[in-house]
Amino acid sequence: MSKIKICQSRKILDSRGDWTIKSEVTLESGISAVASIPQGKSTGEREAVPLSVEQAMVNVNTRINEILKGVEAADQNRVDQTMLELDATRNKSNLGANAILSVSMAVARVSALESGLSLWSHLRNLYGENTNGRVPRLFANCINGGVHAGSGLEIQEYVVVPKFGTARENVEFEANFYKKLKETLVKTFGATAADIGDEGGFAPPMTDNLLPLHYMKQALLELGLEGEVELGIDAAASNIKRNPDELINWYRQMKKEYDLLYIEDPFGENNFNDFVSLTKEFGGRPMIIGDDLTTTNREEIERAALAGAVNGIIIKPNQIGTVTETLEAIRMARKYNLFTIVSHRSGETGDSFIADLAWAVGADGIKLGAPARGERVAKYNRLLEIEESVI
Ligand code: 2PG
Ligand code: MG
Repeated sequence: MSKIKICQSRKILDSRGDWTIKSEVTLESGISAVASIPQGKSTGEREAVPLSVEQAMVNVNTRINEILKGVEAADQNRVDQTMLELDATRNKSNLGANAILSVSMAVARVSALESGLSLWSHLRNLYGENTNGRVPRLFANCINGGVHAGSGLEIQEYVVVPKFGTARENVEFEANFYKKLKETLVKTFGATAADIGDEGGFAPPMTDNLLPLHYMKQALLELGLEGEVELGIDAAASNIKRNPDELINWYRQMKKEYDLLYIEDPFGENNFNDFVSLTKEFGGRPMIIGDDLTTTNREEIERAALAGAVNGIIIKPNQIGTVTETLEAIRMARKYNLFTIVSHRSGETGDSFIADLAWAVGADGIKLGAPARGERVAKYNRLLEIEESVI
């Protein structure tokens, strides 16, 4: 196996037209690979901190490059640990979570290439568990609100989760559903209802936060597929200015009328006790999922699991900042039998790393936005490619 020769970074545009970083790691053998970093808008307070793109690039090109030169690329643990020691902060604010993660991901990719493995096989080896046969369910955000759209909806994401057994069937369903939903919304609200938010979901003018579920159900009925699909939401409630009682009333109504599969971040990230009581009240349906609450952080996940604050968690590599710690967070979630959903960010790039990650660890789900827009479909298409390669 080969040692790292050089780490270099450049800036690229993300799906919102904001600059982000893309790093390239080259080995002494001459093989190289790249990775680029997505960016969230509804970020959790306890996430690892990204630096400005200019600063992150400088850190990759100088300090990270110097310290990783000569390190064995196949030793992901050592690569990540070396960067963590150089950073020496709790939240990666010295080197920048974006700088560190871009190199960490590129190292995983280049090691896979060098050993002749697909990225997901290599990640599965790093994860250390054989997860054969577990196909992640697809979580497709088809109506956008909150800080991702100007729709007027306070809830950030209305998500459709098909129950078919293969990625191919699920993606095919989503593509049909997306078109049917568009038709349904345009019929009711006019042509502007087809305008979209940051994750490719529609952003129809609505202020009733339950109404999107009604139209999603209607589209499902028209397709004759109501029994094949479940619905869920990401409230991203750290950004909703309402008291917990008002929110609980919405959720009780949603549970009753739409039998939701899950509710992500039903309360602000510091309302820990409200998470605990809602999880207890609902008894697993809808599942309560932590995102801003747990930020892909092993310790926060354990704390939430022990207190019964969630039934599941979201995994976003850039909330924590290295591949090694992302895998540790997944192991922790598994230890407590938490439903585990690997997720994109609202500001994405064409990088499909998370599709390989979700497949590698046999995640319960993967949240990717609408089945439209290049940065989202890159991940859907990669899942199809992986599935085809294993059948
Ligand atoms: C979320 C994400 C992704 P953002 O809240 O789950 O959907 O949004 O990337 O803006 O934090
Ligand atoms: Mg979320």
